[in-house]
Amino acid sequence: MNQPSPKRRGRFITLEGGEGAGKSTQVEGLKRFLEDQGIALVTTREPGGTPVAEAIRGLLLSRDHPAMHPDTELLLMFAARAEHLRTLILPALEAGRWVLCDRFTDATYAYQGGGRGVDPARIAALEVWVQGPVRPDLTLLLDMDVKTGLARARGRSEADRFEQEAVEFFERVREAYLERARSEPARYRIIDASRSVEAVAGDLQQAVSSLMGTGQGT
Ligand code: Z5A
Repeated sequence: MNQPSPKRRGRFITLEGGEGAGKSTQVEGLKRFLEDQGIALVTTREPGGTPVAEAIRGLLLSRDHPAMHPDTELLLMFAARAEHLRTLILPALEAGRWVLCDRFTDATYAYQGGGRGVDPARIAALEVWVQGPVRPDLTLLLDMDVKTGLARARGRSEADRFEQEAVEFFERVREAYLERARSEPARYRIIDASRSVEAVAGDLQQAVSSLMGTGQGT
């Protein structure tokens, strides 16, 4: 059985949150902070991160396919993830590098589960199939009011297929994220993303510092 290897030496950190919460804005600063501590780091994103997964991302975000079936969307997310995990994330972790990923499987539970109403048990089955035992060591959830986040995101660029959804969709996404964070408090840090870029960055640095000097992941 071709399951991902659990022999990891680096740490796996994921950034999550709703539209406009500031994940992309924070990635570079957090990367610099970790590198200043002597940590070799790879930054990446989902869906995407490798040529094949970025091609799948193009399909998923394109407004040319507004009526994609939720099952198709779910399977494409995990197809991109399988490629990303095997060809980028796991090789980096096994080589001792840390990986900072803008969105991962928690986004699937939030968007496809909470947003689209896909049964979380189906997502969990794919999670086990694609990831085996691999889970993030730390998930940083940038949480903020949905309308304010959408206003930020929409002020920045043209809306993609997801960003065209109604406010209620993103309210469900937010609630699903918060529910997951409450159910796994040891892995999650919830960060108030409505504050200044600097205040959010300070909390992120504090959260990742808790991983330094700790043992190996699974
Ligand atoms: N998706 C899914 O459905 N299922 C999955 O499993 C996965 C993903 C993995 C990826 O789109 C889409 O895929 C995503 C979920 C879905 N849905 N959408 N849309 P993406 O990667 O292109 O977009 P995103 O992840 O949603 O990111 P975003 O909208 O770009 O938000 P962000 O990265 O969190 O925000 P940002 O770009 O850093 O900031 C947005 C604007 O706010 C920008 O102008 C900043 O300058 C400003 N900003 C940032 N921070 C602040 C603060 N603190 N104060 C004031 N202004 C700020």
